[in-house]
Amino acid sequence: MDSTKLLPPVKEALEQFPRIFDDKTAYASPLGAAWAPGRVNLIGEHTDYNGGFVLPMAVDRVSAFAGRTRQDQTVRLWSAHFKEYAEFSLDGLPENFDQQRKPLPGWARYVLGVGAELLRAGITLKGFDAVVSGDVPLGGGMSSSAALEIASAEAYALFSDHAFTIGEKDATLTPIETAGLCQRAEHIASGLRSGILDQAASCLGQPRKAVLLDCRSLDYRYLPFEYPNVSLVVIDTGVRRELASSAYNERRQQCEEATERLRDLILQDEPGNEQARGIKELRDISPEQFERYKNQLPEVLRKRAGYVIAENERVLQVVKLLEAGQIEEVGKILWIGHAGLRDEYEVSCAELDALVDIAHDVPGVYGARMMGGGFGGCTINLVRSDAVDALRQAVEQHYPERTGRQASIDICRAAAGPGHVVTQ
Ligand code: GAF
Repeated sequence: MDSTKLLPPVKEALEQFPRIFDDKTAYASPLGAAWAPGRVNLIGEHTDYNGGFVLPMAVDRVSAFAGRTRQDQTVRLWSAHFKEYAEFSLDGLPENFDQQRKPLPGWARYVLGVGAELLRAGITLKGFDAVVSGDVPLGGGMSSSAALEIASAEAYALFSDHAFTIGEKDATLTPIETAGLCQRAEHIASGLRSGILDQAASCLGQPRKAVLLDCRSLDYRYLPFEYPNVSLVVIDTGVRRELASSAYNERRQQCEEATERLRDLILQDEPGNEQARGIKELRDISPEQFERYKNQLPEVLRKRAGYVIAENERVLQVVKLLEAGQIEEVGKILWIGHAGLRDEYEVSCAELDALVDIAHDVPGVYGARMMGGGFGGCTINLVRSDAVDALRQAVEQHYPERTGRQASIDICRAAAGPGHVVTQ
């Protein structure tokens, strides 16, 4: 194996493992590593749990495990980032999940959650020891938790001596099944009622491609994303909000309520309308139906539903533009998406708005918007490559004066999904 080709977090975890664990346990198994990427989402925010469309790309930032299979059912983990140790047992899972979850640090709960869901699916697992490393900004809107979950699934597969496999052909779990399983793990590990966007984006990643996913049917197709003169710039506000997960669950609940009310309003008017009878999610309500009935909704629900229905249309618009190679036009839709997230969905914050405003004034920035759940994290910027330095300078100059904080800027590339390697 040529170790220079390994991603930095994979290398780091492989290097650290012998120092952290090898002197403590005798293993009869080879050293291996498993990893999975974070993601950016070009457009389609908060549409996933409304049965809608999303257009993400996995990126070249990963969460990684390196370690060895154990002879028993214990999982022992060392986080290179938190410099923290965690241990749990696969015995008794998923039944004793809650009991085992409580004493664990947040990051290890995701690994436990994935183990619990794999066992619930009837898959046999083995214990392992591993170092966990990564370079997806934590809690930064680039799906660090989904990267950790998918990397966990890959790690369980690797360290269970391939008692189960993840892949397209003849595998135990397809990538999209793995995404669904890890989404359930996220729900039980963190209480966030997330959609499938993050896990699917990580599982389905391909270099130089975005993936259009229908979050209801789970059908997907790839769109080339190869623009040599355009950079995908991610700018991290540095803001993390504790309450983001309850606000997220509240949005989800508001969407469910708006759906029911709109369906009832349509059916009151048109009792024989079969399409309306089948309305289950905001995805099922057309922009025309919404226009007709929106004024009968309470203001908050009108704003939430209005945003989601329009955002879903924006995804389809961006797909058409990408197919026509009109990347500058895509940028214009990102600005509009941000305004909706800020004013209607109300999941932005002063720092995200500041970054989008600053980007707006830089010639060569085609578009920018907040990304992910919101209330902090990062923005995605579609930038003509020769304008990246000007954007960096503008952020360095204006962001601290507007917010009292420093932002960090990163250029990302659409990259491959999960992987693993056995070294010795
Ligand atoms: C978070 C969630 F985990 C996703 O499922 C998605 O809803 C996203 O917020 C908003 O688009 O990342």
